[in-house]
Amino acid sequence: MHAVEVIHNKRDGARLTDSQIDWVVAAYTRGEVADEQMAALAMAILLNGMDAGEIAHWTQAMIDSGEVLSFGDVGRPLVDKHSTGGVGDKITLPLAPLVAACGAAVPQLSGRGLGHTGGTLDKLESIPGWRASLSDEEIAAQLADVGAVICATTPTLAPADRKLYALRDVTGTVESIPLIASSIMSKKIAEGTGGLVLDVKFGSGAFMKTPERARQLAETMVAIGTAHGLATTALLTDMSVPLGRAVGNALEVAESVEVLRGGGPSDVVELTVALAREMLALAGITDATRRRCSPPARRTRCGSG
Ligand code: IUR
Repeated sequence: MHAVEVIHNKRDGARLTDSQIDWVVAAYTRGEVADEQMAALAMAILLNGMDAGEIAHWTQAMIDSGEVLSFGDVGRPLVDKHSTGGVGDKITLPLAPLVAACGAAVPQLSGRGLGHTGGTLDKLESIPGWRASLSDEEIAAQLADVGAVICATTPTLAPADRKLYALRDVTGTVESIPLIASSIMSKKIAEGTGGLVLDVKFGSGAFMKTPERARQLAETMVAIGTAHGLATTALLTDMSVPLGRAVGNALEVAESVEVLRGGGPSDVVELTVALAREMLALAGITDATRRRCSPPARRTRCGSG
């Protein structure tokens, strides 16, 4: 097979075959398809899209590029969340310990910033001595011990996405719904979580500028999760103004600590609690959420579960 044929196919608006997808993703991961060829294909995908079957197969090919993690029995239900990111979005930092405190285990394998958004790892690295990379054994031990871990994705987890994510960032191809959905879901499925809550942002500070585009992305990801047997729900949330008052890595860590101490800005508290409630429901831990959560304000819900 030749990369140029695959690029022509998508450039001319045709669908990619399963074998083209398997080949191009695997060959790119091995370094046999050049960055400029994958960049051209990513742009063709951004312009011409992929249908549901292509997206599902592309996601599987990205999962198959590495290994699927298994933490064994950590004694608690595993549940995770992913946000498409936005300015001031530090929600993972108060959310993971909150959900762990309610009895679930949160395997939060996180990324770096993409485009204008800061990444959870970048924020935590403002704490002197904090280490982003943990071994599989360290991750499993911490999940069993404290019920939450926030660390870098391991190098063996969807390596195709690792390369493609960096390439998209510098080739103007971040905003493609099929590429965003398959990128996020390949890592979350390979991470081995039992349930997943998606925080899909819309507005001027988000990759998805309108609620309609955000809904399309959310539905695409929920469909991928469901097809892979991963219980997945999504909230659509407003990112037309920054979340909270603090923007910048160390400042966002400090604001998250304020939230965990019972203070912090009300929008950060509300979104943290809304996502915690969804995660605990997926994990089958519902009593605590019924007692503690307040009603929704700047968000709508999408997906089933
Ligand atoms: N996070 C990811 O893991 N992938 C993406 O494409 C985006 C955010 I946007």
